[in-house]
Amino acid sequence: MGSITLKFAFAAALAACLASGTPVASQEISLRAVSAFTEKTTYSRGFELFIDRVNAAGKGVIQINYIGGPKAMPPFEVGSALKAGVVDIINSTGAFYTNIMPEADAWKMAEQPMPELRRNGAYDYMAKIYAEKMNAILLARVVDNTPYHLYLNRQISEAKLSGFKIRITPVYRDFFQALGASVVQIAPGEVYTALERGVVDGYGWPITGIFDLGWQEKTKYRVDPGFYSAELSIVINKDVWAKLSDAQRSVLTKVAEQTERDAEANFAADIQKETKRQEDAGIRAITMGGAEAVEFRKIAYQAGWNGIIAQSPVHGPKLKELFSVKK
Ligand code: 173
Repeated sequence: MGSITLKFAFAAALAACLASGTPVASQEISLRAVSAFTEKTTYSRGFELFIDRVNAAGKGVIQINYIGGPKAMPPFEVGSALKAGVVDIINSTGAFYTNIMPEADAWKMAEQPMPELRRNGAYDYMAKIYAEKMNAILLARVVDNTPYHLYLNRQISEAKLSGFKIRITPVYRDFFQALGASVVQIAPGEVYTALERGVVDGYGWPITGIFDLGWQEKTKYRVDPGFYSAELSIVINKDVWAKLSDAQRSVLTKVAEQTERDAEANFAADIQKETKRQEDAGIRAITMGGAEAVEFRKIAYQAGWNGIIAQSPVHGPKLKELFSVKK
């Protein structure tokens, strides 16, 4: 009788642990993951590699259950789902969750690579904001050193966009508006249709990835130079992190470090390949001359920082100091 009661008590305790998500020492945990970008496309690839590596290294310890991309969850809702604990770990760009953390969009302004930002205190400064506003921890930046560009379907002879309607996300809003454009926010999944119907005259996007959703068919020009640096990061819910054992954390941390390093190593070849591929697809470069190019980038950075500081008057100026190269 006594032994039955004991067994029951143990089973009840175990069931309670499972229900609350408290890890039992030897128990494998499974994290629910979503990406803000379409599965198996350029900006999900780093995350998918991370997941494969965690699932290989974490057998019996920690696994990631990849629910999917925008078909599973609208991209601009991924950040709030992470904060609320609806999902445990995400792949997104900061621009997609500015509604809860406006400062996340500042990653794009960083003029130095991640290792330097981790060294100089910029990462730690952002980490506090992630904890406070997103209830989250940024594990790894998986895209860096990849400039954004303006793509157009109408020729321009100077860096002015008055009379142009351009597809944006928060990444490009302040800059394109400073050039005189009228802007409309459109999720990547709806850009093709917007171009096809002539709803927009162009769009912002990084140098890589326009082939993923077929946009080369509806794109005539790319404006050079590029500006900013595309950011994609793997972010984990802080309550989930707090419940992980040291062994589980160690799998995530090691794979995150490796994935961030790999992203640093591979970007240059990818950029070269995709630039050539755009040329082969008939996309013509509108290349600004020396002084004009300098002015174009100056407007980009001024408008970008003004936007960040307007959204976050306390953290914005500090981030500008930490992210900019001292001149
Ligand atoms: O243009 C976008 O949708 C966007 O903001 C972005 C950010 C990072 C990578 C790719 C696109």
